[in-house]
Amino acid sequence: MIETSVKNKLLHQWPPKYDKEYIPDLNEKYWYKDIETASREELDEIILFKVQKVMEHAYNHSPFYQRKWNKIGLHPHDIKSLKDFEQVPITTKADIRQDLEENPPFGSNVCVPYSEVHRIHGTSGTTGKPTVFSFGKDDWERIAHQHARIMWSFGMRPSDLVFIASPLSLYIGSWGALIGAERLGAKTFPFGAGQTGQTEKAVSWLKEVKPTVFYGTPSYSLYLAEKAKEQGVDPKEFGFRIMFFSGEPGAGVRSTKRRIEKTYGCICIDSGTMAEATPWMSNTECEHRTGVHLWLDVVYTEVVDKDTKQRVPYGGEGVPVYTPLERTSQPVIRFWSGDLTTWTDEPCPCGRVYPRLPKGIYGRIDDMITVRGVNVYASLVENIVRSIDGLGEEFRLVVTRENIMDEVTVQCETLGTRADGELEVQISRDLKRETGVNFKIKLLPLGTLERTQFKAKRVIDNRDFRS
Ligand code: 8LQ
Repeated sequence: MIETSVKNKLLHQWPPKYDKEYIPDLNEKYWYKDIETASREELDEIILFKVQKVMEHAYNHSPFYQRKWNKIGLHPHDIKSLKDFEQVPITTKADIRQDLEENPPFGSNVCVPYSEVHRIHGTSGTTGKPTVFSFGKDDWERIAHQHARIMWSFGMRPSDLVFIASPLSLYIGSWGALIGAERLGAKTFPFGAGQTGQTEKAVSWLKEVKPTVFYGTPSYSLYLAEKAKEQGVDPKEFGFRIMFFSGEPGAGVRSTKRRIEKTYGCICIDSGTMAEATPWMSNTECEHRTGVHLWLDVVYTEVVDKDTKQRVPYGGEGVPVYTPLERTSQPVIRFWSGDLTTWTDEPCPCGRVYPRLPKGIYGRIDDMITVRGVNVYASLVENIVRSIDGLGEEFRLVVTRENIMDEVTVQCETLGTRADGELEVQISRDLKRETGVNFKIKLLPLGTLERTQFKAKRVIDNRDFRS
């Protein structure tokens, strides 16, 4: 069944109502060809229409945005172009947290009546008060639809069986993957992750059930491979065709992507924005894996300078700022990610109009270490460590301050196949070549560093800034 003229509909109807039964012909490369291969001008027309509508909706229903915009005399009617939109103030996690404190428990940005809230989710809240998310049913269905559409672009089809290997609790990642796969018509196996002994069980289940698609964090997939090998199982035996990831850098780091593809014999797809910006799959690679595409008619993503907050040109580095364009229950407008990336509008072989982040998201402003004036991200070190033969997957960056000088020690594990001295020389040389900085190297026996079943924390900052 072909749904005709979606593009036309998107210019006249908000929130959009999609055909709940629609899926493309199985051989069709695109879910909505007319939008995905539109000209940039046509795409911008759709984006502007949706930006205006979502702002109007927020202004009419969200005391949070009314206060924020009234304070500076901004009205949605003032936004007549995407250029105008660049001047709308940014919303931060701190703004949302403060609102939740002042208006417990759900905050003043839920734009549907409580009776219409369908799902509650939240952040795991390791620091500070957890953030609460409220989704209306229509929003939930639109998220499922857009995720299905995006999964189609990396080759998922209804015949696939999708293994979900991340926590099925507060974390929105697992649920977003689940409902998208269901909407696409695929079979799902919501296995979860994080419980004691669950990874060993995963190995035996995977051998038996043979899912064709995997979803989780890149760290977890490498841990799972290690566990499989311990049990004498080659991870290729699982038979994954596609493995897609979100939640942390990794799938967009060249050498990690290669390692995952080689270990499992699959294609490795990078994906993911932030829970607040759900549908979080709006940043996702297509089957060509040239970096995540920004599905701008789903979430309007701008990359802005980390200090001036002005849009950077294509080719420049900056911070993604997200505006989901179809959210009625808890819209966020120009949401600050704090992540770092570069973007490009050079064409991709897939033929889609969407710009790309060719290196994915490679760092966070607050996780970036400045060592003698050079900015260092864990993902840069990851790219080097994972490209060196004789090293395991795990590593840490430990930052200390000696007198007034910052020192970074890279801890990594050896497989025992090469002499330590030779490895140290190679790691140091490769790191110096890429960053211009001298790192200390500490080699550890395989299995020393803690593994994670979720998102890894690889930077340990032991600097004491009080003295
Ligand atoms: N983050 C998320 N995805 C990333 C990626 N592909 N590459 C690099 N960093 C990434 C529910 C989805 O998994 C999105 C998600 O993880 O949402 P959270 O839990 O709100 O965490 C968001 C942060 O994870 C981002 O700001 C990135 O720093 C990281």
